[in-house]
Amino acid sequence: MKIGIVCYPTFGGSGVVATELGKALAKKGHPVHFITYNQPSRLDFLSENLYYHEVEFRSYPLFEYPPYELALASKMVSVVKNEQLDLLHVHYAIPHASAAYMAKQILKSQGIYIPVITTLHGTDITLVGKDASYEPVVTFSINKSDGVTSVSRDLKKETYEFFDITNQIEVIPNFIDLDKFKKQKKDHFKKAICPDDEALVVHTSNFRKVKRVGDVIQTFFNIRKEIPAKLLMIGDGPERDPAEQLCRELGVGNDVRFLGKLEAVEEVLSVADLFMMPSEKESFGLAALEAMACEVPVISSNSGGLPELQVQGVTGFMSNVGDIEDMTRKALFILDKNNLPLFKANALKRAKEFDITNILPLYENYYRQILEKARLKEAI
Ligand code: GMT
Repeated sequence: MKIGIVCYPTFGGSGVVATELGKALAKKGHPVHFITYNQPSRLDFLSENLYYHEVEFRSYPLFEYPPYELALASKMVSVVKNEQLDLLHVHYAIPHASAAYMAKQILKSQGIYIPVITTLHGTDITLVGKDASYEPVVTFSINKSDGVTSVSRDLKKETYEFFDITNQIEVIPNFIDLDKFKKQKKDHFKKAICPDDEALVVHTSNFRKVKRVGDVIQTFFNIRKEIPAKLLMIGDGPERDPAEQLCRELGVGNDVRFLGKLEAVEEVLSVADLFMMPSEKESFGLAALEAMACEVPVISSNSGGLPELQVQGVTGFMSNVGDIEDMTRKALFILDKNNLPLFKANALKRAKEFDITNILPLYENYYRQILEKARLKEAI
C-alpha cells in the first residue's frame, strides 16, 4: 500500500505515533509519504520506502493568519497524484481531517478517488475540538472520513458523547518500540543525579495546563519529606515557569531539575524509579507507556484512557485528578524497596502488550478494510 501520513512534526504524542507508525510501515515494505510543515522530529532514519514532502505556505501582507490548511490540502493533492497514493492517514483532526476532505474533493473532480482515515488523538476532541470555534468542522470532517480510529475506548466514547457522529470509530491503542524504549545500563548517570541513592521521580510532558505539572511538584514535595528523592522534569511549555516558581516557594529547587526538551528520553527513564502523569485529561498516555517499557512504574490520574493502560496496584496506581495526598501515599508505597522490583517488572510486562509488532497489524488490517470498502463504493 502507498500511504500518505499527515501529522504535526513535533515532540507531541500524535506526531510521535504518526512518525513511528510510518517508520514501521516502511520497514514492512509499504512506501510511506509524510506530508507536514517540518521534518517530523523522530523521522531520523533512512529507508528506501520513506519520503517527506514539506508543506510550504506563502505569507502575504493581507494574511494576518497564513492559511496553512489550504497549503496543506494543495500539497496533499499533488502528492496523491504524483506518487499515486492508495490512502491518506491524517493524525489529529484539526486541521488535518478537514484539509484532507478538501483535497479529496479536489481529486474527485479530477477523477481520482482517495480514501481518508482520521486518527483522533485526544485534545483534538477533548479540549480544542469541542470549542464552538471548531466543533462544526470537526464533526463534519470526522463524518466525512472513510475511516476513523481513536487511541482509546474512552476517547471513542467521549467523541460520540460530544459530537454528532454517524461514522464508526475503530479503537487502535498507542504502541511502543521495545527496541528503542528499554532499560539501558546508565549507572554513571544515576550516580550523577542521585549520588546518595535517592529515589528518582520523572515527569515528561508538553507542560500545558492539562498536564497538571503543579501536582507533580506538590506530590514530590510530600515524597521528599518522607524519603530522600530527586525529580527530573523533561519537556517544555507554558506551565514550566510557574512550576519552577513553585519549586522555589516549596524550597525543593535543589532536588528538582528541569531538563527541557530531550531527544533520548529513554536514557533518563532507564534510571528512574517512578513516573508521574497526574493529567486532567489523557486520552491514552503515551509518555507513561514509554516509562513502563523502561521498567518504570507509574502514578497517574484515573482520567480518560489511563485505566486502559495502567493496572491499578500492579503497574502503579491511579488517583482522582488533583488528589495529591493519595498520589503521595501510593508513590511512597511503590518506592518502598520491598515493593519496587515487582512494580518495575509488572510495568514492563504490561508495556509488552502494546509492542508495535502487536499493534501494527491492526492498522494494516484496518487500511485493507477501508480500501476494500472504497473499491466497492467505486464499483457501484
Ligand atoms: O498533550 C499531549 O500529550 C500531546 C498530545 C498530542 O496530540 O500530540 O497527545 C495526545 O495523543 C497521544 C498519542 O495518541 C496520547 O497518548 C496522549 O494521551 C494525548 N494527550 C492528551 O489526551 C492530553
